[in-house]
Amino acid sequence: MKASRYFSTAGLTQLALHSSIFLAIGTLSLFGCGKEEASKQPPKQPNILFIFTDDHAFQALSAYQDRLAELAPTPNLDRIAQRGIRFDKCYVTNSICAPSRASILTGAHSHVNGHRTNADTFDGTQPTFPKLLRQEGYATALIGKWHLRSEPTGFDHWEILPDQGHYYNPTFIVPGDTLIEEGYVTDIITDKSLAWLKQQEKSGKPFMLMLQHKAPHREWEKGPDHLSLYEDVVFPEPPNLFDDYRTRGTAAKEQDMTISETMQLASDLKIWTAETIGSGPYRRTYGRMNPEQRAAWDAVYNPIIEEFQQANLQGDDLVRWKYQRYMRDYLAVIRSVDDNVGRVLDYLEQSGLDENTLIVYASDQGFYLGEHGWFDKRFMYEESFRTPLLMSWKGKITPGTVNKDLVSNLDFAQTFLEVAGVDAPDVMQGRSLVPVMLGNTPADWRSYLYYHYYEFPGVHSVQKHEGVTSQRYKLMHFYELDEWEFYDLETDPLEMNNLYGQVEYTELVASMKDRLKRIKIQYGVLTPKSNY
Ligand code: SGN
Ligand code: CA
Repeated sequence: MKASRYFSTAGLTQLALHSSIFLAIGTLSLFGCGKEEASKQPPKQPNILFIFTDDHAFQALSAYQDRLAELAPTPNLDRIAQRGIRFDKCYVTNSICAPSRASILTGAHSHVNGHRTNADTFDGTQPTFPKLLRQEGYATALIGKWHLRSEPTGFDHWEILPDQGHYYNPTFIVPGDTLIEEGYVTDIITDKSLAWLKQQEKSGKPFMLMLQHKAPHREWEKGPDHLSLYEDVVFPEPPNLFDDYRTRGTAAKEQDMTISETMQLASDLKIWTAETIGSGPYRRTYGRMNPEQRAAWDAVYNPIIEEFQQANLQGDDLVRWKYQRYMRDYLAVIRSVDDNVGRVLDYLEQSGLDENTLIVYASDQGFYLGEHGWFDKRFMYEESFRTPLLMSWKGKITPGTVNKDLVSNLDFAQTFLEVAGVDAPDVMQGRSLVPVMLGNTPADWRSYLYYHYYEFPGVHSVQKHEGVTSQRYKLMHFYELDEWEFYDLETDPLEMNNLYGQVEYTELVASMKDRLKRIKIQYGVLTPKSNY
Protein backbone atom coordinates (compact mmCIF):
# COMPACT_ATOMS: atom_id res chain seq x y z
CA MET A 1 0.00 0.00 0.00
CA LYS A 2 1.27 3.46 -0.80
CA ALA A 3 0.58 6.51 1.34
CA SER A 4 -2.38 8.47 0.01
CA ARG A 5 -2.46 12.24 0.09
CA TYR A 6 -6.24 11.92 0.36
CA PHE A 7 -6.19 10.71 3.90
CA SER A 8 -2.64 11.19 5.18
CA THR A 9 -3.18 14.89 5.97
CA ALA A 10 -6.05 14.07 8.29
CA GLY A 11 -3.86 11.42 9.88
CA LEU A 12 -1.04 13.90 10.38
CA THR A 13 -3.36 16.48 11.89
CA GLN A 14 -4.63 13.85 14.27
CA LEU A 15 -1.05 12.92 15.14
CA ALA A 16 -0.10 16.55 15.88
CA LEU A 17 -3.22 17.02 17.92
CA HIS A 18 -2.54 13.80 19.75
CA SER A 19 1.06 14.79 20.69
CA SER A 20 0.01 18.23 21.91
CA ILE A 21 -2.66 16.77 24.15
CA PHE A 22 -0.65 13.65 24.92
CA LEU A 23 -0.33 14.52 28.59
CA ALA A 24 -4.01 15.27 28.97
CA ILE A 25 -5.03 11.99 27.29
CA GLY A 26 -2.47 10.14 29.38
CA THR A 27 -4.06 11.57 32.47
CA LEU A 28 -7.56 10.70 31.25
CA SER A 29 -6.52 7.16 30.44
CA LEU A 30 -5.49 6.75 34.04
CA PHE A 31 -9.19 7.16 34.75
CA GLY A 32 -10.11 4.54 32.18
CA CYS A 33 -11.31 6.83 29.35
CA GLY A 34 -8.38 6.46 26.95
CA LYS A 35 -9.38 3.17 25.33
CA GLU A 36 -12.89 4.30 24.59
CA GLU A 37 -11.63 7.59 23.15
CA ALA A 38 -9.16 5.77 20.93
CA SER A 39 -11.78 3.37 19.58
CA LYS A 40 -13.89 6.34 18.48
CA GLN A 41 -11.17 7.64 16.17
CA PRO A 42 -12.35 7.36 12.55
CA PRO A 43 -10.34 4.94 10.41
CA LYS A 44 -7.59 6.75 8.56
CA GLN A 45 -8.46 5.28 5.17
CA PRO A 46 -11.76 6.63 3.87
CA ASN A 47 -14.77 4.34 3.72
CA ILE A 48 -16.30 3.75 0.30
CA LEU A 49 -20.03 3.36 -0.14
CA PHE A 50 -20.96 2.39 -3.68
CA ILE A 51 -24.73 2.63 -4.22
CA PHE A 52 -25.65 1.12 -7.53
CA THR A 53 -28.90 0.62 -9.45
CA ASP A 54 -29.93 -1.37 -12.47
CA ASP A 55 -31.15 0.61 -15.50
CA HIS A 56 -31.56 4.04 -13.88
CA ALA A 57 -31.80 6.61 -16.69
CA PHE A 58 -30.23 9.99 -15.94
CA GLN A 59 -33.48 11.47 -17.31
CA ALA A 60 -35.17 10.05 -14.18
CA LEU A 61 -32.80 11.56 -11.62
CA SER A 62 -33.89 15.10 -10.83
CA ALA A 63 -30.32 16.29 -10.13
CA TYR A 64 -29.90 16.07 -13.92
CA GLN A 65 -32.80 18.50 -14.46
CA ASP A 66 -34.22 16.64 -17.44
CA ARG A 67 -37.87 16.67 -18.58
CA LEU A 68 -39.20 14.49 -15.70
CA ALA A 69 -37.37 16.27 -12.87
CA GLU A 70 -40.19 18.46 -11.59
CA LEU A 71 -42.89 15.80 -11.64
CA ALA A 72 -40.76 12.95 -10.29
CA PRO A 73 -38.12 14.41 -7.97
CA THR A 74 -35.38 12.31 -6.35
CA PRO A 75 -34.52 14.52 -3.35
CA ASN A 76 -32.25 12.07 -1.56
CA LEU A 77 -30.14 11.21 -4.58
CA ASP A 78 -29.98 14.91 -5.29
CA ARG A 79 -28.51 15.40 -1.79
CA ILE A 80 -25.41 13.53 -2.97
CA ALA A 81 -25.04 15.90 -5.93
CA GLN A 82 -25.70 18.98 -3.78
CA ARG A 83 -23.07 17.94 -1.25
CA GLY A 84 -20.66 16.77 -3.90
CA ILE A 85 -20.34 16.39 -7.62
CA ARG A 86 -22.60 15.53 -10.56
CA PHE A 87 -20.85 14.01 -13.57
CA ASP A 88 -22.70 14.91 -16.77
CA LYS A 89 -20.63 12.82 -19.15
CA CYS A 90 -20.16 9.46 -17.52
CA TYR A 91 -20.36 6.69 -20.13
CA VAL A 92 -20.17 2.90 -20.02
CA THR A 93 -17.84 0.55 -21.90
CA ASN A 94 -20.70 -1.77 -22.93
CA SER A 95 -24.31 -0.82 -22.19
CA ILE A 96 -25.58 -4.03 -20.65
CA CYS A 97 -25.74 -5.26 -17.09
CA ALA A 98 -23.15 -7.95 -16.42
CA PRO A 99 -20.46 -6.55 -18.74
CA SER A 100 -20.82 -3.13 -17.10
CA ARG A 101 -20.45 -4.70 -13.65
CA ALA A 102 -17.40 -6.64 -14.82
CA SER A 103 -15.78 -3.44 -16.13
CA ILE A 104 -16.46 -1.73 -12.82
CA LEU A 105 -14.86 -4.54 -10.80
CA THR A 106 -11.83 -5.00 -13.05
CA GLY A 107 -11.29 -1.49 -14.46
CA ALA A 108 -10.98 -3.14 -17.87
CA HIS A 109 -12.90 -3.27 -21.15
CA SER A 110 -15.00 -6.37 -21.94
CA HIS A 111 -12.42 -7.89 -24.34
CA VAL A 112 -9.84 -7.79 -21.51
CA ASN A 113 -11.94 -9.07 -18.57
CA GLY A 114 -13.68 -11.62 -20.82
CA HIS A 115 -17.22 -10.51 -19.93
CA ARG A 116 -18.77 -9.43 -23.24
CA THR A 117 -22.45 -10.40 -22.77
CA ASN A 118 -24.91 -11.27 -20.02
CA ALA A 119 -24.42 -14.95 -20.96
CA ASP A 120 -20.75 -14.96 -19.87
CA THR A 121 -19.53 -16.19 -16.48
CA PHE A 122 -17.26 -13.79 -14.59
CA ASP A 123 -13.70 -14.97 -14.06
CA GLY A 124 -13.39 -14.20 -10.34
CA THR A 125 -9.68 -15.04 -10.25
CA GLN A 126 -8.71 -11.79 -11.96
CA PRO A 127 -7.73 -8.66 -10.01
CA THR A 128 -10.71 -6.58 -8.87
CA PHE A 129 -10.85 -3.49 -6.70
CA PRO A 130 -12.77 -5.21 -3.84
CA LYS A 131 -10.06 -7.90 -3.64
CA LEU A 132 -7.28 -5.34 -3.57
CA LEU A 133 -9.02 -3.24 -0.92
CA ARG A 134 -9.65 -6.31 1.21
CA GLN A 135 -5.99 -7.31 0.99
CA GLU A 136 -5.11 -3.86 2.30
CA GLY A 137 -7.31 -4.10 5.37
CA TYR A 138 -10.76 -3.00 4.21
CA ALA A 139 -13.90 -4.79 5.37
CA THR A 140 -15.72 -5.49 2.08
CA ALA A 141 -19.34 -6.42 1.40
CA LEU A 142 -21.67 -6.89 -1.53
CA ILE A 143 -25.44 -6.82 -1.00
CA GLY A 144 -28.04 -7.04 -3.77
CA LYS A 145 -27.92 -7.69 -7.50
CA TRP A 146 -24.75 -9.37 -8.80
CA HIS A 147 -25.66 -11.09 -12.11
CA LEU A 148 -22.16 -12.39 -12.85
CA ARG A 149 -22.99 -16.12 -12.49
CA SER A 150 -19.83 -17.14 -10.61
CA GLU A 151 -19.70 -16.71 -6.80
CA PRO A 152 -18.44 -13.29 -5.68
CA THR A 153 -14.75 -13.11 -4.76
CA GLY A 154 -13.07 -10.39 -2.71
CA PHE A 155 -15.83 -9.87 -0.15
CA ASP A 156 -15.91 -10.57 3.58
CA HIS A 157 -19.67 -10.66 3.36
CA TRP A 158 -22.09 -11.15 0.47
CA GLU A 159 -25.81 -11.66 0.01
CA ILE A 160 -26.90 -11.63 -3.61
CA LEU A 161 -30.04 -11.95 -5.70
CA PRO A 162 -30.06 -14.88 -8.12
CA ASP A 163 -29.69 -13.60 -11.70
CA GLN A 164 -32.15 -10.66 -12.08
CA GLY A 165 -33.77 -11.23 -8.68
CA HIS A 166 -37.39 -10.55 -7.71
CA TYR A 167 -39.16 -7.40 -6.52
CA TYR A 168 -41.54 -9.09 -4.07
CA ASN A 169 -40.44 -11.59 -1.41
CA PRO A 170 -37.04 -11.93 -3.08
CA THR A 171 -34.75 -14.93 -2.97
CA PHE A 172 -31.18 -14.29 -1.74
CA ILE A 173 -28.12 -16.47 -2.20
CA VAL A 174 -25.67 -16.36 0.72
CA PRO A 175 -22.53 -18.50 1.08
CA GLY A 176 -23.77 -22.09 1.19
CA ASP A 177 -27.49 -21.30 1.35
CA THR A 178 -30.53 -19.78 -0.36
CA LEU A 179 -33.33 -17.98 1.45
CA ILE A 180 -36.50 -16.05 0.73
CA GLU A 181 -37.10 -12.73 2.52
CA GLU A 182 -40.61 -11.36 2.93
CA GLY A 183 -41.03 -7.78 1.70
CA TYR A 184 -39.98 -5.46 -1.10
CA VAL A 185 -36.52 -5.90 -2.54
CA THR A 186 -35.32 -2.28 -2.36
CA ASP A 187 -36.26 -2.04 1.33
CA ILE A 188 -34.66 -5.41 2.11
CA ILE A 189 -31.35 -4.66 0.38
CA THR A 190 -31.22 -1.41 2.35
CA ASP A 191 -32.04 -3.14 5.66
CA LYS A 192 -29.31 -5.71 5.06
CA SER A 193 -26.82 -3.01 4.15
CA LEU A 194 -27.57 -0.95 7.24
CA ALA A 195 -27.26 -4.05 9.40
CA TRP A 196 -23.86 -4.85 7.89
CA LEU A 197 -22.66 -1.25 8.29
CA LYS A 198 -23.65 -1.28 11.96
CA GLN A 199 -22.00 -4.56 12.79
CA GLN A 200 -18.80 -3.94 10.82
CA GLU A 201 -18.06 -0.75 12.77
CA LYS A 202 -16.81 -2.95 15.61
CA SER A 203 -14.03 -4.26 13.36
CA GLY A 204 -12.35 -0.85 13.41
CA LYS A 205 -11.55 -1.35 9.71
CA PRO A 206 -12.46 1.06 6.94
CA PHE A 207 -15.27 -0.38 4.83
CA MET A 208 -16.17 -0.73 1.19
CA LEU A 209 -19.83 -1.64 0.64
CA MET A 210 -21.39 -2.32 -2.75
CA LEU A 211 -25.11 -1.74 -2.16
CA GLN A 212 -26.64 -2.89 -5.43
CA HIS A 213 -30.36 -2.54 -6.08
CA LYS A 214 -32.41 -4.59 -8.51
CA ALA A 215 -34.56 -1.51 -9.13
CA PRO A 216 -35.54 -0.03 -11.51
CA HIS A 217 -35.05 -3.02 -13.85
CA ARG A 218 -37.89 -4.37 -15.99
CA GLU A 219 -40.71 -5.19 -15.09
CA TRP A 220 -40.77 -2.08 -12.88
CA GLU A 221 -42.89 -3.42 -10.02
CA LYS A 222 -43.73 -0.65 -7.59
CA GLY A 223 -43.23 -1.13 -3.88
CA PRO A 224 -46.13 -1.15 -1.40
CA ASP A 225 -45.37 2.44 -0.28
CA HIS A 226 -45.62 3.89 -3.78
CA LEU A 227 -48.44 2.04 -5.50
CA SER A 228 -50.53 5.12 -6.19
CA LEU A 229 -47.76 7.72 -6.14
CA TYR A 230 -47.94 8.93 -9.75
CA GLU A 231 -51.39 7.70 -10.73
CA ASP A 232 -52.71 11.23 -11.30
CA VAL A 233 -49.65 12.55 -13.09
CA VAL A 234 -49.30 12.94 -16.85
CA PHE A 235 -45.63 12.86 -17.80
CA PRO A 236 -44.18 14.81 -20.74
CA GLU A 237 -43.31 12.68 -23.76
CA PRO A 238 -39.88 12.86 -25.37
CA PRO A 239 -39.98 14.70 -28.71
CA ASN A 240 -38.90 11.53 -30.56
CA LEU A 241 -41.44 9.08 -29.08
CA PHE A 242 -42.66 8.45 -32.63
CA ASP A 243 -39.23 8.27 -34.29
CA ASP A 244 -39.40 6.79 -37.81
CA TYR A 245 -35.62 6.03 -37.87
CA ARG A 246 -35.17 7.91 -41.13
CA THR A 247 -31.43 8.51 -41.78
CA ARG A 248 -30.56 5.76 -39.24
CA GLY A 249 -29.37 2.29 -40.33
CA THR A 250 -30.70 -1.25 -40.18
CA ALA A 251 -29.88 -1.70 -36.47
CA ALA A 252 -32.14 1.13 -35.28
CA LYS A 253 -34.89 0.05 -37.64
CA GLU A 254 -34.81 -3.67 -36.77
CA GLN A 255 -34.27 -3.70 -33.00
CA ASP A 256 -36.89 -5.28 -30.75
CA MET A 257 -37.31 -2.74 -27.96
CA THR A 258 -40.15 -0.44 -28.92
CA ILE A 259 -42.88 0.67 -26.57
CA SER A 260 -45.36 0.07 -29.40
CA GLU A 261 -44.45 -3.56 -30.27
CA THR A 262 -42.09 -5.05 -27.67
CA MET A 263 -43.50 -3.72 -24.41
CA GLN A 264 -45.94 -6.29 -23.03
CA LEU A 265 -49.37 -5.30 -21.76
CA ALA A 266 -49.35 -8.10 -19.18
CA SER A 267 -45.89 -8.41 -17.67
CA ASP A 268 -44.61 -4.88 -18.34
CA LEU A 269 -47.82 -2.92 -17.82
CA LYS A 270 -49.56 -5.30 -15.42
CA ILE A 271 -52.72 -5.80 -17.45
CA TRP A 272 -53.10 -9.45 -16.46
CA THR A 273 -55.86 -11.37 -18.22
CA ALA A 274 -57.11 -14.97 -18.15
CA GLU A 275 -54.62 -15.86 -20.95
CA THR A 276 -51.53 -14.44 -19.21
CA ILE A 277 -52.23 -15.43 -15.62
CA GLY A 278 -49.97 -18.36 -14.74
CA SER A 279 -47.32 -17.57 -17.40
CA GLY A 280 -43.57 -17.41 -16.55
CA PRO A 281 -43.52 -13.59 -16.19
CA TYR A 282 -46.65 -13.82 -14.01
CA ARG A 283 -45.04 -16.36 -11.68
CA ARG A 284 -41.83 -14.38 -11.19
CA THR A 285 -43.62 -11.07 -10.55
CA TYR A 286 -47.21 -10.67 -9.39
CA GLY A 287 -47.42 -14.40 -8.66
CA ARG A 288 -44.87 -14.06 -5.81
CA MET A 289 -46.96 -11.65 -3.74
CA ASN A 290 -48.58 -12.69 -0.47
CA PRO A 291 -52.33 -12.01 -0.02
CA GLU A 292 -51.77 -8.68 1.70
CA GLN A 293 -49.37 -7.41 -0.96
CA ARG A 294 -51.71 -8.60 -3.67
CA ALA A 295 -54.72 -6.86 -2.15
CA ALA A 296 -52.88 -3.53 -2.03
CA TRP A 297 -51.72 -4.05 -5.62
CA ASP A 298 -55.15 -5.03 -6.94
CA ALA A 299 -56.75 -1.99 -5.33
CA VAL A 300 -54.62 0.18 -7.61
CA TYR A 301 -54.39 -1.97 -10.76
CA ASN A 302 -57.88 -3.49 -11.06
CA PRO A 303 -59.51 -0.17 -11.97
CA ILE A 304 -56.69 0.49 -14.45
CA ILE A 305 -57.27 -2.87 -16.13
CA GLU A 306 -61.00 -2.22 -16.31
CA GLU A 307 -60.59 1.24 -17.78
CA PHE A 308 -58.04 -0.01 -20.30
CA GLN A 309 -60.32 -2.79 -21.50
CA GLN A 310 -63.17 -0.37 -22.03
CA ALA A 311 -61.08 2.23 -23.85
CA ASN A 312 -60.03 -0.09 -26.71
CA LEU A 313 -57.08 2.13 -27.62
CA GLN A 314 -55.30 1.72 -30.97
CA GLY A 315 -52.28 3.10 -32.84
CA ASP A 316 -50.58 6.20 -31.45
CA ASP A 317 -53.16 6.49 -28.65
CA LEU A 318 -52.16 3.07 -27.41
CA VAL A 319 -48.45 3.98 -27.54
CA ARG A 320 -49.15 7.16 -25.55
CA TRP A 321 -51.11 5.21 -22.98
CA LYS A 322 -48.32 2.60 -22.68
CA TYR A 323 -45.72 5.35 -22.26
CA GLN A 324 -47.71 6.91 -19.39
CA ARG A 325 -48.12 3.56 -17.63
CA TYR A 326 -44.43 2.80 -18.12
CA MET A 327 -43.42 6.15 -16.60
CA ARG A 328 -45.80 5.81 -13.65
CA ASP A 329 -44.36 2.42 -12.74
CA TYR A 330 -40.69 3.11 -13.51
CA LEU A 331 -40.61 6.44 -11.67
CA ALA A 332 -42.42 5.06 -8.61
CA VAL A 333 -39.87 2.23 -8.45
CA ILE A 334 -37.16 4.90 -8.46
CA ARG A 335 -38.87 6.82 -5.67
CA SER A 336 -38.47 3.77 -3.51
CA VAL A 337 -34.74 3.71 -4.34
CA ASP A 338 -34.61 7.38 -3.43
CA ASP A 339 -36.36 6.92 -0.07
CA ASN A 340 -34.01 4.09 0.79
CA VAL A 341 -30.92 6.05 -0.25
CA GLY A 342 -32.24 8.70 2.16
CA ARG A 343 -32.25 6.15 4.99
CA VAL A 344 -28.64 5.26 4.29
CA LEU A 345 -27.50 8.89 4.05
CA ASP A 346 -29.31 9.66 7.33
CA TYR A 347 -27.55 6.77 9.03
CA LEU A 348 -24.14 7.91 7.79
CA GLU A 349 -24.83 11.39 9.16
CA GLN A 350 -26.22 10.24 12.50
CA SER A 351 -23.31 7.85 13.07
CA GLY A 352 -20.69 10.38 11.97
CA LEU A 353 -19.49 7.98 9.27
CA ASP A 354 -20.17 10.64 6.64
CA GLU A 355 -17.09 12.51 7.94
CA ASN A 356 -14.83 10.00 6.26
CA THR A 357 -16.83 8.27 3.53
CA LEU A 358 -16.77 8.62 -0.23
CA ILE A 359 -20.39 8.10 -1.31
CA VAL A 360 -20.92 7.13 -4.94
CA TYR A 361 -24.18 6.69 -6.82
CA ALA A 362 -24.25 5.13 -10.29
CA SER A 363 -26.24 2.77 -12.48
CA ASP A 364 -24.98 -0.10 -14.66
CA GLN A 365 -26.09 1.83 -17.76
CA GLY A 366 -28.67 4.31 -18.90
CA PHE A 367 -32.13 3.51 -20.29
CA TYR A 368 -34.61 4.75 -22.86
CA LEU A 369 -37.68 6.39 -21.41
CA GLY A 370 -39.52 6.58 -24.71
CA GLU A 371 -36.71 8.33 -26.63
CA HIS A 372 -36.64 6.86 -30.17
CA GLY A 373 -39.87 5.06 -29.18
CA TRP A 374 -37.85 2.67 -26.99
CA PHE A 375 -37.26 1.18 -23.58
CA ASP A 376 -34.15 -0.95 -22.68
CA LYS A 377 -30.54 0.02 -23.47
CA ARG A 378 -27.61 -1.59 -25.46
CA PHE A 379 -27.15 1.09 -28.16
CA MET A 380 -24.35 3.65 -28.13
CA TYR A 381 -26.91 6.46 -28.44
CA GLU A 382 -26.72 8.87 -25.51
CA GLU A 383 -29.62 7.67 -23.31
CA SER A 384 -28.15 4.20 -22.83
CA PHE A 385 -24.44 4.95 -23.34
CA ARG A 386 -24.52 7.55 -20.54
CA THR A 387 -25.10 6.61 -16.93
CA PRO A 388 -25.74 8.75 -13.86
CA LEU A 389 -22.75 9.36 -11.59
CA LEU A 390 -22.92 11.36 -8.35
CA MET A 391 -20.34 11.48 -5.56
CA SER A 392 -19.94 13.22 -2.24
CA TRP A 393 -16.96 13.25 0.10
CA LYS A 394 -17.17 15.65 3.00
CA GLY A 395 -14.35 18.15 3.24
CA LYS A 396 -12.89 17.00 -0.09
CA ILE A 397 -15.35 17.51 -2.95
CA THR A 398 -16.70 21.06 -3.24
CA PRO A 399 -20.50 20.94 -2.80
CA GLY A 400 -22.53 21.59 -5.95
CA THR A 401 -19.73 20.75 -8.41
CA VAL A 402 -20.84 19.89 -11.97
CA ASN A 403 -18.32 18.16 -14.18
CA LYS A 404 -18.41 17.68 -17.95
CA ASP A 405 -15.21 15.71 -18.56
CA LEU A 406 -15.47 12.38 -20.40
CA VAL A 407 -15.47 9.80 -17.61
CA SER A 408 -16.43 6.13 -17.57
CA ASN A 409 -17.40 3.15 -15.48
CA LEU A 410 -13.94 1.96 -16.53
CA ASP A 411 -12.54 4.56 -14.08
CA PHE A 412 -14.34 3.47 -10.92
CA ALA A 413 -11.88 0.76 -9.82
CA GLN A 414 -8.84 3.00 -10.03
CA THR A 415 -10.72 5.82 -8.32
CA PHE A 416 -11.55 3.65 -5.31
CA LEU A 417 -8.01 2.28 -5.15
CA GLU A 418 -6.52 5.77 -5.17
CA VAL A 419 -8.92 6.94 -2.47
CA ALA A 420 -7.70 4.03 -0.32
CA GLY A 421 -4.05 4.64 -1.20
CA VAL A 422 -3.70 1.30 -2.97
CA ASP A 423 -1.74 0.89 -6.23
CA ALA A 424 -3.78 -0.20 -9.25
CA PRO A 425 -2.47 -3.12 -11.32
CA ASP A 426 -1.33 -2.37 -14.88
CA VAL A 427 -4.12 -4.47 -16.37
CA MET A 428 -6.63 -1.78 -15.33
CA GLN A 429 -7.41 0.52 -18.26
CA GLY A 430 -9.26 3.43 -16.68
CA ARG A 431 -8.01 6.46 -14.85
CA SER A 432 -8.62 7.60 -11.30
CA LEU A 433 -11.32 10.27 -11.01
CA VAL A 434 -9.87 11.62 -7.77
CA PRO A 435 -8.24 14.73 -9.29
CA VAL A 436 -11.35 15.28 -11.44
CA MET A 437 -13.71 15.13 -8.46
CA LEU A 438 -11.47 17.53 -6.56
CA GLY A 439 -11.70 20.05 -9.39
CA ASN A 440 -8.19 19.50 -10.80
CA THR A 441 -8.81 17.64 -14.06
CA PRO A 442 -5.35 16.83 -15.48
CA ALA A 443 -4.43 18.72 -18.66
CA ASP A 444 -3.99 15.42 -20.50
CA TRP A 445 -7.43 14.05 -19.52
CA ARG A 446 -8.98 11.88 -22.27
CA SER A 447 -10.80 13.43 -25.23
CA TYR A 448 -12.25 10.16 -26.57
CA LEU A 449 -14.02 7.08 -25.26
CA TYR A 450 -14.30 3.61 -26.79
CA TYR A 451 -17.54 1.58 -26.78
CA HIS A 452 -18.32 -2.01 -27.78
CA TYR A 453 -21.61 -3.95 -27.55
CA TYR A 454 -21.53 -7.68 -28.40
CA GLU A 455 -24.86 -9.31 -27.45
CA PHE A 456 -26.33 -10.30 -30.85
CA PRO A 457 -28.32 -12.35 -31.54
CA GLY A 458 -29.99 -11.71 -28.20
CA VAL A 459 -32.87 -10.18 -26.27
CA HIS A 460 -34.06 -6.96 -27.97
CA SER A 461 -32.07 -7.72 -31.16
CA VAL A 462 -29.55 -4.92 -31.03
CA GLN A 463 -26.77 -5.51 -33.56
CA LYS A 464 -23.15 -5.70 -32.44
CA HIS A 465 -21.41 -2.35 -32.72
CA GLU A 466 -18.41 -0.40 -31.59
CA GLY A 467 -17.59 3.25 -31.70
CA VAL A 468 -15.75 6.26 -30.47
CA THR A 469 -17.08 9.49 -29.04
CA SER A 470 -15.57 12.87 -28.35
CA GLN A 471 -17.31 15.65 -26.46
CA ARG A 472 -19.00 16.60 -29.74
CA TYR A 473 -18.85 13.84 -32.35
CA LYS A 474 -19.82 10.19 -32.26
CA LEU A 475 -18.93 7.50 -34.79
CA MET A 476 -20.63 4.10 -34.59
CA HIS A 477 -19.86 0.97 -36.63
CA PHE A 478 -22.39 -1.87 -36.87
CA TYR A 479 -19.66 -4.11 -38.14
CA GLU A 480 -21.60 -7.26 -38.97
CA LEU A 481 -23.73 -5.12 -41.29
CA ASP A 482 -20.80 -2.88 -42.20
CA GLU A 483 -22.99 0.16 -41.57
CA TRP A 484 -21.72 3.38 -40.03
CA GLU A 485 -23.46 6.23 -38.22
CA PHE A 486 -22.05 9.63 -37.37
CA TYR A 487 -23.60 12.31 -35.14
CA ASP A 488 -22.89 15.89 -34.17
CA LEU A 489 -24.09 15.93 -30.55
CA GLU A 490 -23.95 19.70 -30.38
CA THR A 491 -26.40 20.36 -33.22
CA ASP A 492 -28.32 17.07 -32.86
CA PRO A 493 -28.35 15.97 -29.20
CA LEU A 494 -31.23 13.54 -29.82
CA GLU A 495 -29.23 11.75 -32.55
CA MET A 496 -31.97 11.91 -35.15
CA ASN A 497 -29.75 12.92 -38.04
CA ASN A 498 -27.11 10.42 -39.13
CA LEU A 499 -24.52 12.45 -41.04
CA TYR A 500 -22.52 9.49 -42.32
CA GLY A 501 -22.06 9.67 -46.09
CA GLN A 502 -22.77 13.41 -46.38
CA VAL A 503 -19.95 15.01 -48.39
CA GLU A 504 -19.35 17.94 -46.07
CA TYR A 505 -18.48 15.51 -43.25
CA THR A 506 -16.10 13.32 -45.25
CA GLU A 507 -12.94 14.66 -43.59
CA LEU A 508 -14.39 14.68 -40.10
CA VAL A 509 -15.60 11.09 -40.50
CA ALA A 510 -12.19 10.01 -41.81
CA SER A 511 -10.50 11.55 -38.78
CA MET A 512 -12.96 9.81 -36.42
CA LYS A 513 -12.31 6.49 -38.20
CA ASP A 514 -8.61 7.04 -37.63
CA ARG A 515 -9.38 7.88 -34.00
CA LEU A 516 -11.37 4.67 -33.62
CA LYS A 517 -8.42 2.70 -34.94
CA ARG A 518 -6.03 4.45 -32.56
CA ILE A 519 -8.23 3.98 -29.51
CA LYS A 520 -8.57 0.28 -30.36
CA ILE A 521 -4.79 0.03 -30.41
CA GLN A 522 -4.61 1.95 -27.10
CA TYR A 523 -6.96 -0.53 -25.37
CA GLY A 524 -5.46 -3.63 -26.99
CA VAL A 525 -8.36 -4.49 -29.30
CA LEU A 526 -6.00 -4.13 -32.26
CA THR A 527 -2.26 -4.45 -32.44
CA PRO A 528 -0.47 -1.55 -34.15
CA LYS A 529 0.11 -3.78 -37.19
CA SER A 530 -3.50 -4.97 -37.52
CA ASN A 531 -5.03 -4.73 -40.93
CA TYR A 532 -8.02 -2.53 -40.19
C1 SGN B 1 -34.17 -9.43 -19.15
C2 SGN B 1 -35.20 -8.41 -19.61
C3 SGN B 1 -34.67 -7.61 -20.78
C4 SGN B 1 -33.33 -7.01 -20.43
C5 SGN B 1 -32.37 -8.11 -19.99
C6 SGN B 1 -31.00 -7.61 -19.59
N1 SGN B 1 -36.44 -9.05 -19.97
O1 SGN B 1 -33.98 -10.40 -20.15
O2 SGN B 1 -35.61 -6.60 -21.10
O3 SGN B 1 -32.78 -6.32 -21.52
O4 SGN B 1 -32.94 -8.76 -18.87
O5 SGN B 1 -31.10 -6.64 -18.59
S1 SGN B 1 -37.46 -9.46 -18.78
O6 SGN B 1 -38.77 -9.66 -19.41
O7 SGN B 1 -36.95 -10.69 -18.20
O8 SGN B 1 -37.48 -8.39 -17.82
S2 SGN B 1 -29.81 -6.36 -17.74
O9 SGN B 1 -30.00 -5.08 -17.08
O10 SGN B 1 -29.68 -7.43 -16.79
O11 SGN B 1 -28.70 -6.32 -18.67
CA1 CA C 1 -28.94 -3.10 -16.24
